[in-house]
This record gives sequence, C-alpha cells and structure tokens, in this order.
Amino acid sequence: MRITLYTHPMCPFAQKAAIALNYAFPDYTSQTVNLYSSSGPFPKSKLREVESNYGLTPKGYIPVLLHEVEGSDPVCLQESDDILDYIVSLDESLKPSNLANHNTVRRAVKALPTNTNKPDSLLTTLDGVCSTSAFLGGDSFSTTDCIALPFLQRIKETHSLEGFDRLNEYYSKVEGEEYYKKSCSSEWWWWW
Ligand SMILES: N[C@@H](CCC(=O)N[C@@H](CS)C(=O)NCC(=O)O)C(=O)O
Repeated sequence: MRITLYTHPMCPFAQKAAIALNYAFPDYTSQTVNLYSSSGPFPKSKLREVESNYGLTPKGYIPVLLHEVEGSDPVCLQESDDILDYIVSLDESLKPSNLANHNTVRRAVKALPTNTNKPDSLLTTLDGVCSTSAFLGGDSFSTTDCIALPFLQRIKETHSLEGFDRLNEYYSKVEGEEYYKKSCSSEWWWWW
C-alpha cells in the first residue's frame, strides 16, 4: 500500500495530517505542491489533475491524501479534518477517547480569530482540557492533538504559553516527539 500526502511544509492544515501520518504511517510519501507559482516540479495544476483523476472536484488546496492499496479502489480525500478521520479508520489507536474534549478542541481551533494577536481564548480552552486528561483527546495521543498542535506551534513561537501552566506542561511533553518535531518547519504560514 502507498499513502501520498500532497502538502506544503508551511501549511498548518497539511501539518495536521502530517503529524497523524508521522505517528501511524511514517513511511508515507510527501509531495510538496508549489502553490503560488506555475513553475517548479509540482505546480497546483498537477494537484488539480490528481483530484480530478480520482473523482474529486479540483480545488487546488492542500492537504490532499491519496491511499492506494493493491486490489482495492484508491481513496483520495480533501480537507484536513476528513483526512484525519480517514487516518483513524486505518489506525484506531489515533481515535480520541474523550469525544467531548475532541469537539471542544476542534471548535476552539476553528474559532481562532484571524487576528493572531488574540489567541487567549484558545489557550484558556486548551489549558482547561489539559486539566482533565494527559492528551487533548484523552489519555493517549490522538487526532485531537494533531488538530491543535500546528496552531500551538505558531502561537508559542510568536507569543508564549506563559500563564497556561497545564497547557505548557502538555506542550513540553509533546514537542520532543519525533512525529511532531518532523512536522514542524521554521518558516510557516499563519493562515486559517
Ligand atoms: N479547510 C481546508 C483549508 C486548507 C487550506 O486553506 N490550505 C491552503 C494552504 S495553508 C491552500 O491550499 N491554499 C491554496 C490557495 O490559497 O490557493 C483544510 O482544512 O484542509
């Protein structure tokens, strides 16, 4: 079987999928898409070709995941949350055990204002979640952590997690893990 993630190292949405794949399927193939230039080895037009070859309406947005298994129909997916749900269907160990916390984290990340100076509401929510379990989605690492970590990386590097002690402790525990470290790029986009 082969898993290909069409991605860009600076995109937080693609990073969500990269963390889950690094954790569960570290041998996956990563294809960087040249989003903002028509030259380069893999321009957006090629991503659109992949999307339409596999029956999707071409959007030209990353991440896109392609899962090919000999003897089965290939699966091609857009949207980082749908990709995470699909990865859980392949590896149940990434399934969040605390669904209430999972939904809380997902909503709080989605509600992050485009004004990046005001991440406090997210940090307060995540700090509260960290007081109920060792990881954001329960007692083990799950896709809930994959949803929040790219944004926490950006907030930590531009603000700080000071004053959010339980969250800080959680972040210190996860930041050394290979599956997370490998997903981090020193330059990144804020976008959401
Ligand atoms: N809702 C999408 C958002 C993905 C997204 O915004 N990706 C950006 C890069 S960070 C993109 O591909 N942009 C293409 C463009 O701006 O043309 C998801 O969660 O997967």
